[in-house]
Amino acid sequence: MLLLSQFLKHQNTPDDLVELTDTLMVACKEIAIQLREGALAGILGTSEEVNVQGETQKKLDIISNDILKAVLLDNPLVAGVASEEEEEPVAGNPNGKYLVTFDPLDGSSNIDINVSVGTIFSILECPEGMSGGDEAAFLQAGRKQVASGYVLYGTCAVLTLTTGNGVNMFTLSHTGDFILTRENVQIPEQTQEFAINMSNQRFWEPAMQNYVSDLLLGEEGPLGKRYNMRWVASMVAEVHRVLTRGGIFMYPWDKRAPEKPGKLRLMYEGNPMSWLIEQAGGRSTTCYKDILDVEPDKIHQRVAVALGSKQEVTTMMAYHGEK
Ligand code: AHM
Ligand code: MG
Repeated sequence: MLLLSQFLKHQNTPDDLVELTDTLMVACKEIAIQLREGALAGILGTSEEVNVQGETQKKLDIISNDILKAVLLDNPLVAGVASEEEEEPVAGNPNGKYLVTFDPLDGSSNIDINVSVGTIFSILECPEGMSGGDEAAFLQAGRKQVASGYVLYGTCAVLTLTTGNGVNMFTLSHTGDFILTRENVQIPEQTQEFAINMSNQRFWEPAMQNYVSDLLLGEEGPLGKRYNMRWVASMVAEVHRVLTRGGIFMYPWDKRAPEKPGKLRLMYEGNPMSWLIEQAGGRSTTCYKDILDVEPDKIHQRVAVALGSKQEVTTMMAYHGEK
């Protein structure tokens, strides 16, 4: 039985990164406890607040954000944090080595119906001479991440983590420890399962419309096989499914908001999930280029996302003109 920190040390992860991961998990355990209490703690439902993304915040969005911020900023390794729920980055220790970005509670529209949600995080090094309170310090492409992952609060709480040495999963035990339960996760290259919000179909680009139409044609269409569909509306749950049994998950650009590249956010969702997917042998793209190669110009930047089983993502990209 290997604990998270033991496993990371065994992988020769730098000591300070092991410590920071442990700190992150202190916050995630607290979030898991709050979620478990649900209505008993009076924390379900919507707050009066609207976040920087223009979305009404759930009470648990705010609680989770506050927990992560407080716990992380208490660790001197942290130079600054940036959150989907905060307008601007928050500075930590001026001599801290790391920056942490997070979506404190992804899929939070699911809270009130008791369906899975999760915390997504990404760790970067703070560039020399920059403050963790400056947006510019965070504007690094996804390939620069030193760790990324999520905690899925489902029937059990599972941490899925990469530090660039593959993807591993750890289950939260009743003793409060994250214990290694799946090592070196690999996504099957082929799939017959797709996930997309079909209600947006009429707003997509023609290339995406054509691809999904062909998925729906099943064995009678050019793709020659019958597909099944899933949509949890919780990216953490969708990515966890893809990492567990393969599949393709897509949240493409659509013309409801043509000025935005997509709905999901590059720094809090796109980059951390893309690194996990690539590390597990899958592929993650904007439909035109690898998400990890996108150079961010804003901390709250959005991105189109299509990720999962390598062959299926490659097929989807061919519809978008990839040779
Ligand atoms: P959130 O970060 O505000 O929760 O939004 C992100 C979520 C993803 O988890 C999920 O894939 C998507 O939004 C669902 O969107 P929709 O409700 O448009 O299907
Ligand atoms: Mg989110």
